[in-house]
Amino acid sequence: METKAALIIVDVQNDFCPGGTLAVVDGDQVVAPLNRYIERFAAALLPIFATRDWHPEKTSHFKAYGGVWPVHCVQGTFGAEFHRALKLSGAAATVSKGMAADADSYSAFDAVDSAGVRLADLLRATGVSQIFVGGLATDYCVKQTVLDGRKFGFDVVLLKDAIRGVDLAQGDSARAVETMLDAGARVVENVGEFTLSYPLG
Ligand code: VGL
Ligand code: ZN
Repeated sequence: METKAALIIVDVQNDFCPGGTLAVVDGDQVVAPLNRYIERFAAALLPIFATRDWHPEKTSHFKAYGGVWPVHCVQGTFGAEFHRALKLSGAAATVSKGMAADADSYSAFDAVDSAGVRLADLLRATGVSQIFVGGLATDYCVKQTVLDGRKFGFDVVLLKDAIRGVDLAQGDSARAVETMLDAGARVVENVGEFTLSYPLG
């Protein structure tokens, strides 16, 4: 079957960037490379999805309610908005996750569009078989998205220059990359080596 690619941009939101409530070191550094990937996918008329962490005020995901995280990406707040330099324009569809009061929902495959359609169904509906994944954070949402992508049978390419991690424990992000590779994901090291014929095989 023909390979059709889609770009999945994970959680490039203010709260995960410097100044945010769950800031990832250099989290905003993913924006420039992602904009270049967006340009390529848009030019090739390939689908682009941007996920957002979209939490209610009260959720067991947050420390105050039994979770591990500070309050972040609460629906409708500045922290939940996409980084303003990310050039999503009209090309990208937004999918949201993390709305449940009792689940973490790290994976983009937990996300739904405004009509409630899940990402896997959106991808299948357009014949996508290969996903390119970048964004935040390497050791949580990016990792879970890549692993679920493999589980759902997609060919997965990790955009190595367009990810940054939380690293609650030192080395978490490096270990996450190893885990993704072990699951059969492939890697594009940087936008310079990237063409949309990559690797398509
Ligand atoms: C994330 C921690 C908590 C992520 C979301 O987007 O990787 N990490 N919520
Ligand atoms: Zn979250």
